[in-house]
Amino acid sequence: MATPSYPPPLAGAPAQGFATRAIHAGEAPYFREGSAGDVAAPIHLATTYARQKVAQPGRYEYVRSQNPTREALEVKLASLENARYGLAFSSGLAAETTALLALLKAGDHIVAFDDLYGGTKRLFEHVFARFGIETSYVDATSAPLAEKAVKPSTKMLWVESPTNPLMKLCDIRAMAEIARQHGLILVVDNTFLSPYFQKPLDLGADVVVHSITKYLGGHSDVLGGALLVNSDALYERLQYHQNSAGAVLPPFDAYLTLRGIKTLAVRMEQHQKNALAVARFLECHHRVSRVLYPGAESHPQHDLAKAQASGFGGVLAFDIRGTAAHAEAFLERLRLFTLAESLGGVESLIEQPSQMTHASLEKAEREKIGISDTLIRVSVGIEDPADLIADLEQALDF
Ligand code: P1T
Repeated sequence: MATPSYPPPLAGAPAQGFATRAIHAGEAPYFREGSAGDVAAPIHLATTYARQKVAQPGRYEYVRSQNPTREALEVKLASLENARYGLAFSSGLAAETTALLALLKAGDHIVAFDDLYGGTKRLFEHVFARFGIETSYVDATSAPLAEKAVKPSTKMLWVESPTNPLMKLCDIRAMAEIARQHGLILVVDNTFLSPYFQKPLDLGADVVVHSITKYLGGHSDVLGGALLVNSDALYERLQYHQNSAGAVLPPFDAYLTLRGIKTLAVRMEQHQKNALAVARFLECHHRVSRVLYPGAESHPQHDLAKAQASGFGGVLAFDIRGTAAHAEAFLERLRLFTLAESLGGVESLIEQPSQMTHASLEKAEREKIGISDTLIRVSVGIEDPADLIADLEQALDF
């Protein structure tokens, strides 16, 4: 079943802007028969739907297969990513595992960016490797290097851009061309920029992955994931997996995400403003040896960032000049930044990838790609930037 696009566009009207779609897509009050006219899509909690005739199911049958609240979100997400279809799952990793990687079989091969969320790498290495699915990691900042790793058994190219946590970019258009030439599925995890700043499907990607848990939810109170695609065939397979494996986003979480997305445009603008202010402060601080933020002119791929995205997001990383003990002491002295995993919420979060989000990687593997014990990752929230900088300043005074 194709994802319906509500509200239907007016004939001949120009495409609506992002902020308008973030608020209205999927939630037009009278798009469904019998609607009370709810301005916000209601939470439908029923697990099953009645039919009047045995052989004639209604539009909805059973919650795992379809749910009106989840469907409203799937429509909204598809609209924002300029996708034809959206699917929502119980976590980002659930979307990856139960639908996307389930496209592969024993003997298949993935070429992946060497810098990825630690949980995704753990999934490749410690779960799917046992099923005979092999992954090669490449520094995909170079598209030719990525192409060199393609083998006859390769089925997928898998990238994040920017990467977690080193903020590396890949040229999504170039990767899409490689995927096209070799008949591969290009997967782009767009969690860090959100569709507000980057639309990988428009750049040629086949599948967009999201951890809804981050900017889409936006308030650190929802765990969810999503896949967005344009191809009918791919959608049919992924939707079949979504229903067969059952890791769907529950209705309450779908509702919270719908609510969160309504402010995505304004949140992302403020995240970016604050991140730029924090990056500029850190770049000038003697206790900081390098800052990794695609929005800073010092970022080696700043031009690529401008060429393929309309903004740079709210996450950055930096290295403390000193020892791992200095990095830990700094983190523990902070008062406003919360020392926690995750990102993309309105509140600023900070963490040490080597002991937190990327602790599941071997130390040698972390060191090979540049995740040192002094690397700090920051998800800059939307508090007053002066308060954020004051907190960093006092904690860096060691
Ligand atoms: O946590 P979950 O919703 O399952 O999403 C996994 C995931 C996928 N992709 C990216 C780029 C991610 O950053 C994540 C989750 N990341 C964190 C929890 C983190 O702190 O980096």
